[in-house]
Amino acid sequence: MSHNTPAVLRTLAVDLATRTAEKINARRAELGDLRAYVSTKSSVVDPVTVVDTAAEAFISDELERLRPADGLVGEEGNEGASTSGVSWIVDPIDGTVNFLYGLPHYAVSVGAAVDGRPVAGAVVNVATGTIFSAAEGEGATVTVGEKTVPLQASATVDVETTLLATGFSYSAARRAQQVEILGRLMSRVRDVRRMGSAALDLCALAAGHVDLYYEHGIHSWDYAAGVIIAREAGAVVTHPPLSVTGQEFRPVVGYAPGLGGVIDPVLEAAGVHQPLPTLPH
Ligand code: LIP
Repeated sequence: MSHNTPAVLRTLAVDLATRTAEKINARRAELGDLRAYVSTKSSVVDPVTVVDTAAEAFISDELERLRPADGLVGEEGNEGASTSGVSWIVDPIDGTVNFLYGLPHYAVSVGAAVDGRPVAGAVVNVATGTIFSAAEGEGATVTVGEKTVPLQASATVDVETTLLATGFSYSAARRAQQVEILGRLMSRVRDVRRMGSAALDLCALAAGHVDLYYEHGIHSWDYAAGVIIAREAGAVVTHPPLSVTGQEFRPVVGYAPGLGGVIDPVLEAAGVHQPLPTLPH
């Protein structure tokens, strides 16, 4: 059997994400207050902790051991070219601000792409142990404890009853633009949830816990696993090519299948479907 089937890649994604989540929990217990172990990246509100970097190094080492011909794109800088056609797109802790503040909503996201297309992935909520996963053509599931059930996007068909999830940039100027877009939507939809993890937002879409998710400016590692999970749960999902950086501020958009035809004109009018406008110099 090929070692590059979506089912094989899904199994490894679940294994890696689960073991990494266990290590993150153990390390966090050792460190206690994380504020002594944090630095910043793109802005003063874009944190990275020693736990993020150690978690990604673990995943990188395991992939080198198990899948040396595969590529890697990691949020914290681990990368490698693929000679197998398979690449792993990894966020060791998605929802880093939640992790730093102790809000129990952050995840290990491990996506697998073949020739640039997400085909399998796993997202593990580190705080709860909940495992979301999918493989192309196999559907999506969620595992809580010993129980695994299929994921199915919601049956919502009306814009006015749509619960949307979104997120905001680490750049203050970009957040101002994003708030304008959200402001145009708030009088049209049911309500908004901002939960702090793109990967878990896409899993919430897959589980029917929200009806729509969009966000501008997230990176491939934030969404590569979540998009295949949401898609395999029946959601309609679009995203930039995985090679496009979040710095182009293009949108990831996903919604319940029954919203097709009614939600797109609303999103288009609000500016969701376009990249955020270029900032004035
Ligand atoms: C986060 C995303 C979230 C977004 C945050 C941040 P991180 O990723 O998951 O959706 O709104 O600004 O980009 O930085 O926690 O890996």
